[in-house]
Amino acid sequence: IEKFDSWPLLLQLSDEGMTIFYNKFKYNVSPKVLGNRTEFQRVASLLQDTVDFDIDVNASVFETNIRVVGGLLSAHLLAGRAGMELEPGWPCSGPLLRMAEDAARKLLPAFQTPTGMPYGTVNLLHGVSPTETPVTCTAGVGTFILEFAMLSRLTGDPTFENAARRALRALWKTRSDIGLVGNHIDILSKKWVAQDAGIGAGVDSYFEYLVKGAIMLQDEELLNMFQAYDQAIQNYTRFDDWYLWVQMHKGTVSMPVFQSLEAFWPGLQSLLGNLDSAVRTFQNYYSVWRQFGGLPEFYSIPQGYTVDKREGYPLRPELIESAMYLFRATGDHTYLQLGFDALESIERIAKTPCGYASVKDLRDHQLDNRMESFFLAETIKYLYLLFDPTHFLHGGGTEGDGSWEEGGDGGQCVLGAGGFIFNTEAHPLDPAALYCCSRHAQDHQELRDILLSLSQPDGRSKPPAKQTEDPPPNPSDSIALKPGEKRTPPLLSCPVQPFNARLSIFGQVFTDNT
Ligand code: DMJ
Repeated sequence: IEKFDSWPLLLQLSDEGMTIFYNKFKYNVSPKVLGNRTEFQRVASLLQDTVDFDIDVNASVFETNIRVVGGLLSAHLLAGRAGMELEPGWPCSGPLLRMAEDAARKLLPAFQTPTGMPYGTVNLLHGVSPTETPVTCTAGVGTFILEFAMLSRLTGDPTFENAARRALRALWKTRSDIGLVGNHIDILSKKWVAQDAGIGAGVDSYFEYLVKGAIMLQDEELLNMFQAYDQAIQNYTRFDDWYLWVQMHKGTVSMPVFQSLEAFWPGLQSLLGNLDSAVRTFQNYYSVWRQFGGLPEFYSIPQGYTVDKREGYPLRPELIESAMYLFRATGDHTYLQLGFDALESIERIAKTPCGYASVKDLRDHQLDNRMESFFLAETIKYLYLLFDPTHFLHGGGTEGDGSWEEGGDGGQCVLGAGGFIFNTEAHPLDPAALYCCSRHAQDHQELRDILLSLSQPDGRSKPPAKQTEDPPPNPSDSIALKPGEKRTPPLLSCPVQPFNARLSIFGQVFTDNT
């Protein structure tokens, strides 16, 4: 940061990167934060050479999924852009994909429960310990569909997606009569052990994955689940555009607090198009930020102050993440302003010679001797993307040469031409990749079925063989239109026309006999 005596707010973009002139300070933001291809390549080879998941370690199933499986999958999908040599058939094969699969397989024993809801911890070498507690948080059950579905579609092995869906369906059935879920559940007895219902710690990414799963997979079932929850959340937990914690069966307020983890919610609402509500809630949260120069872990809404022992700010990403989505949705500079405030606070409060430290107490800005990995994976990334509205990760293929790639067995799928879905650790996943591999084979099969049915005198095809373990297929998943049937428009706007949607046009032509 250099002192700069100039106009209070100015953005300057150049080949060198981006410079922000703000409040007499000059900030340089290097494109290398996300464009450092050599570092990407160095770390990718280091991982391949050194990482071994066959180790006697107890790992969190949730954290391993969002950080390790999600990170590897994302890196695998971005490997071409990062200048790595791609295996033939990419994205259906590749070293980072194999590592992601390897890591995810280590998590599968946790899902082998009578309910399908996973244990919270698994030993990577020995599976679930016989002494493992069956009590886990809601997010620990419902935060797998993005990574596991992507993995299944890329590898052709449905086990992962089936496991994630089975857990989601089991959790859905445990909701209370007023439509809410609690905070911790016994995955064997299906009893709610902690009955506080809210949108923050312990629950947050469950709701996030219903929405992002619905968008990424164009999945009506997930969207319906979220919408039903959202109705109950709005009815029972929302007060003046704050979201409180309530008893899941009665709806009575149990904790009138705002948690910093809840700040992802306006971003999620904006993905669904609920902008008015998102903007109002964001303003509430931003007022807390302005009060302290960061978001305390807990904030008492009636007292307007921090909560005892929860005064810390571990440089979490959620408010900046919401600002990024809302800036893209509205173009309102309030969100850039939050970005500047965040940049300035983090630089002034948290910078140390060896990194950026978590703030132990926002009241006196005392620091902790630690830096969370989500600061690098999420906070910095969302901050960067907030200030770079034309970045390829925002979608739209606006970057010119190299903004998209061909992939799949015969080079039939197009990647990177549209938007990305961020997993809950901010690892971007390209929805177009879903249609390159196993799905691709299925599309071919369906096309063959259509052609076969046309060649039969009664115009009907044999029903496909039923797979025993698989969940019932989503009707919107099939490309084969019945005679006279019209394809319903996508549930949520999808940035890329998927491979099967393009094929459906042919299906329509064939079934219409035109
Ligand atoms: C991240 O590890 C993930 O976003 C998780 O879902 C909850 N939030 C932390 C960062 O605050």
